[in-house]
Amino acid sequence: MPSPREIAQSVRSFTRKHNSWFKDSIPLIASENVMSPAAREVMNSDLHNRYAEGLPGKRYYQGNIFMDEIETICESLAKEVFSCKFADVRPTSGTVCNLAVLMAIAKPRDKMTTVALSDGGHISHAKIGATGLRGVKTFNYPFDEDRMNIDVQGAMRLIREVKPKVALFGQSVYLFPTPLDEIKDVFSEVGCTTWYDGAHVLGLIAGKRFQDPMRQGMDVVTGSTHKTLPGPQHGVILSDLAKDGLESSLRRGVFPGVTSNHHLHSVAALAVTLAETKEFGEAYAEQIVRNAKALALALHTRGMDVLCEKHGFTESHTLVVDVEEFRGGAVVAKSLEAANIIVNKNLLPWDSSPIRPSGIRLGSQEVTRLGMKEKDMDSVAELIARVARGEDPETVKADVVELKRSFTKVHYCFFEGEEAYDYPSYDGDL
Ligand code: DSN
Repeated sequence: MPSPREIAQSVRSFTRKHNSWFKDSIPLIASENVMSPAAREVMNSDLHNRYAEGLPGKRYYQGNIFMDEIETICESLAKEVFSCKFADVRPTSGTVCNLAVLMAIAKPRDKMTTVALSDGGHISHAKIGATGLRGVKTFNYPFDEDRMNIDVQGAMRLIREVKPKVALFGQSVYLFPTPLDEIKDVFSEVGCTTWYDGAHVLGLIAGKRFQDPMRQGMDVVTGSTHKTLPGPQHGVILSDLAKDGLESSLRRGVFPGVTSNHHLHSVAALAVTLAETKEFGEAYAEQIVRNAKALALALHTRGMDVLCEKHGFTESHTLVVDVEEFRGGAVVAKSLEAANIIVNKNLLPWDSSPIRPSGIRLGSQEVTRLGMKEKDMDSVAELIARVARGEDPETVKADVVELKRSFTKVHYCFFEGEEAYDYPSYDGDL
């Protein structure tokens, strides 16, 4: 039996191995990112050890003199960056946001329209996730597989037929803006509350490079804050409070609804990230989309089946590749991992088996943050294509490590050019 000291040492050692593995890898998971040096500094502070239930100035604990300042700054930055009247920055993740909103605007047995999981909907929008937990009945929008987006006429028909309490939009495979302008007349017709989960595209919305859901009639916008918005693993709820009582029900949904203490260090890191977004967000969002398009085209040119060619592949950070001809998403994702290229297998709308999906999903946001530009997407595409075509991943890995050596620093932030993978550590073994 290993001793407690040996167990703790092995955890330290695995963590260090993880850090150096990622330093040597090309990170293409569409839902991840690296934080800036300043955000990491405040994240790794004593705030991490503290409690602050409630709101600034109205806490259930002493010790929050400075935290009140930080949270107030964070809330006003969120309202400013997303041009809205209300922000709650306490939810500890995107799914916690969604649970809080479900508590606030839906009751068990209410009806809600959503995007199906197989069409890229998020697990918290599904019966098997948060929505089911709240006892809400879900109805899925018809989906246009050719455009990888909800079908406008079908969605309008569904909303008219079902008359949902809530119409929820947003995807985890988010290639193109949701056609909200096209369907928004139907919202007032049936009187539903409208909700947009912008987790994946929050940084693109902030950078004015995607749609603007609040200006397109959405009552509530939720999102995690660590994807295209390159902050801490955390969440935010936004609203223009167009509906009576929304502010107090959203606040109650967060606390005491689904959180007791929120994560104070994450609120501080989010505040820094939002300040950096004000300064660098537009340039960052622009480059994310350019890189996603360049990666899609470079893969397509190499004979890979990138979806939505007719529509320009993507207008976001995400692209999806059907790799069925290369033995499917699970096999390809695993082979890429062996070559230090990190992606996830992904269900495509026509797949029947969730354990054998035919796609992989790639995101450009993290490699963009690490300084890659369009020409680097060509090199990345070549490495991916070599693995997909069956080359030994170990051979490709050597070239991945070589390429990645030039991309280990964080960009679009204060302290630009600091190392992304250097973390404080104590010398020696336990
Ligand atoms: N499941 C995550 C994703 O990868 O899209 C979002 O929570």
